[in-house]
Amino acid sequence: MLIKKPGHIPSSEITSRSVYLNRRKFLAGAAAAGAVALAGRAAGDLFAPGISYADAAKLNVTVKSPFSTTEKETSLEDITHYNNFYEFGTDKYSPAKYAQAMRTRPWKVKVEGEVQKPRTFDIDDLLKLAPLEERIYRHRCVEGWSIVVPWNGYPLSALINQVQPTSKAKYVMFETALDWSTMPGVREPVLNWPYTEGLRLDEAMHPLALLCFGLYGEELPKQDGAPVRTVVPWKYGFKSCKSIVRIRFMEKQPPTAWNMAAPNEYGFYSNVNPNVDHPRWSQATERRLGEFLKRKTLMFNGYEQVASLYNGMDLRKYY
Ligand SMILES: Nc1nc2c(c(=O)[nH]1)N[C@H]1C(S)=C(S)[C@@H](COP(=O)(O)O)O[C@H]1N2
Ligand SMILES: [Mo]
Repeated sequence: MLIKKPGHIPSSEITSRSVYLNRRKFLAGAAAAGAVALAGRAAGDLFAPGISYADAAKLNVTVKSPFSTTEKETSLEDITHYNNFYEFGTDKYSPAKYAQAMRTRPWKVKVEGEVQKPRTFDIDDLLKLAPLEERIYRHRCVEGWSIVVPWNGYPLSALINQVQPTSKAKYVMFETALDWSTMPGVREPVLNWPYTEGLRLDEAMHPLALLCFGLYGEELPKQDGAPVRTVVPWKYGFKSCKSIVRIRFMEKQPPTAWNMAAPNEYGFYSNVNPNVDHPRWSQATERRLGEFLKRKTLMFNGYEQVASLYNGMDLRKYY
């Protein structure tokens, strides 16, 4: 069943980013060849479907969000076996395989910088900060595939309001876990580790921005960013970072991992925009996992209610 996955996905599009980065960053073909060999082998020895869920705790999800799409949800199988989580390797199958070694308890999230009430949260306290919602969101990867995921979490604004940003806070930076003993991907200089991302404060405060602890009513599978990640549905998937350990409020725009790796390809904003092509491919269409025909990509991934955040900005310049 898993082995069929690559068949219905345009591999040229999917692999183009990681292959390109491998070529660019690695000195010679040796490392790239290694990655290809690994990808070829991965399908055979993936953990059994659902194994990461065997011990997964059910979450107490009490709110059904009006922000949810009614589009068909992507299968749990696809959501958990076709991932980008470069700390565990650049191919889509490595995260499901290797992320199981990551320890997600105990886990702390340090919230610091331009806030009146800096605080280090234990993950189990963070989980209880606000009622957990179900948010069924479209998720569009910059590589040209998309999924629909029933995430579980609460608005990022609930956390931000707790720590009370100062008047200097204009941006928020997210830093994710870096563990050399469990993350084989970080030995490759594909990105500047740890993975970092950032949002403007008003973007982070937008009611659509989610602090996410689970999906399909259970704790996040490790390959999807356990124990806590962001979900910013109007932006390309890489803006939603997995396995967060630090949140820093800042006056200046933070450096972000993808922007540092390839600034002409990945800007700070990275709003889904079918009218602005990636330098190496079109962003006009996408393939929904599990579907055969391509569909048109929508401005802001269909989340038009964020448009006012960008009034007066040239979205070709601020890509
Ligand atoms: N820490 C971390 N977060 C990350 C990534 C990553 O490599 N490392 N990849 C991003 C990309 S490119 C995408 S498309 C989404 C994928 O999320 P999913 O695997 O849960 O669908 O995670 C994003 N968050
Ligand atoms: Mo992505």
